Amino acid sequence: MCLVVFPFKKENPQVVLNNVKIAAQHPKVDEVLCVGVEKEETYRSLEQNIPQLKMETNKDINLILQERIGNKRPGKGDGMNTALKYFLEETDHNEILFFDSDITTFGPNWISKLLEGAELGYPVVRHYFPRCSTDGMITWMITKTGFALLWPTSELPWIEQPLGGELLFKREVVERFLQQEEVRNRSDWGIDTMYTFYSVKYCYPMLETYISEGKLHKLYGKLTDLKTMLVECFDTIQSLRDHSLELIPKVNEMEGSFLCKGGIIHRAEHPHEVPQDVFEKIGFDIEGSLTLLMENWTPGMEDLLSVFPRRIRDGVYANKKAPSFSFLDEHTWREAYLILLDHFDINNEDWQEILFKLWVGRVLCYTTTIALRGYYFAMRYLYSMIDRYMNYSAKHKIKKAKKEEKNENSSCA
Ligand code: GDX
Ligand code: MN
Repeated sequence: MCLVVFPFKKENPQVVLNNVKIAAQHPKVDEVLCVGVEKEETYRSLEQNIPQLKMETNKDINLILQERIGNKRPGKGDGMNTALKYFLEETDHNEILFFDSDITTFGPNWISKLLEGAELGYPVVRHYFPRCSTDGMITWMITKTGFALLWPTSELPWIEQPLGGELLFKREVVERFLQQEEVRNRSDWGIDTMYTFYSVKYCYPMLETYISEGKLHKLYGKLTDLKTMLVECFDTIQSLRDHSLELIPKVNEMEGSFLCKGGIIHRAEHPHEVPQDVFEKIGFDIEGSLTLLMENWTPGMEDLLSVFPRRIRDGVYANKKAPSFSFLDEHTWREAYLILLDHFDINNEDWQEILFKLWVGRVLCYTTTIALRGYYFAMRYLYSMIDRYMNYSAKHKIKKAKKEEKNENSSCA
């Protein structure tokens, strides 16, 4: 039996309540937990309506505020980790399931599918969804790109939706997660990346199930709304970069011998159907994003740009006069990303703005040269872009390992 959790901030209370009700009515759900940030309107409204829902469904429904567990910005991470702690300390359920509270296409099958995965034995089960070709731009350009460049032979770059908030963990997974300081500290938007990373690091078998009706939820206006999420997701990848998760051939031994850390059982359901609106939707406001490139320049940013090669520096800088982004093709983005991994500092607002401008530029370059050519072309491109990043990075790592080994051998001799 299981616990279903909805972390929530300021949301439409009717949407949240409807989702809580769907969860409470599910025959396999014992308890529903809503984790809020503070006692604002949404919280009050839930507080008022939950007693009635409890009577109707005859289930345990609880409402709590998140604790201060981590040391980053207090956000969704504190909310989710508070729920993990509650699950271990206050309940003896076997599984914990998370869903975003703002989903308007939520249904009982979302719960059943996660639980079926758990019944098959998977300790980690995640949902993934059809997405339009200009959606998921943090996932593709930051998370999957980072996974491919840093851990190219691990399972990480193969995970369909590494940032999704709809997932299930069995109790043993939660116990290991909460023992991990890096996970507890991640109180912000980086939490999704952390959970994904540690599921792979600990080699938990993972199933990704496909929800073909898609996830409709509260819409963002401009790309600026995503800035906080962007910098926190990048900061998380940067903070993890010294972990080794490789599947490196042992150069000394016979071919076919591998050192395997981060190679896990990972299965993904085939994405059978794609709803029509996914082909037709545009994920963000293109005109508004062009303005973002030109706004908010500070003298500090100009100094920081000096760590980039001239081509990148000049390309970004040109935005002071007119939007410039066509230089941010996949190779330039890789180059910029690797430099950002060395120099980005989340505590410096100028760095945040540089990362934001580079990312907006990359998204616009992709949108105008690739996404424009249609859904299937764009999706093929995105998957193969990640393949190319993996191949590039794996080759470099193997070359480096061989070189280091050669140096070691020659210094021994
Ligand atoms: N308790 C708590 N505390 N809940 C929060 C907080 C917080 O500080 N911030 C957001 N939430 C809730 C929010 O009310 C919603 O239920 C859920 O967390 C997700 O937030 P939302 O603003 O809807 O995020 P968005 O942009 O829809 O992103 C979600 O989907 C992404 C994805 O599918 O890729 C979110 O779950 C991301 O973490 C995920 O990367
Ligand atoms: Mn949402």
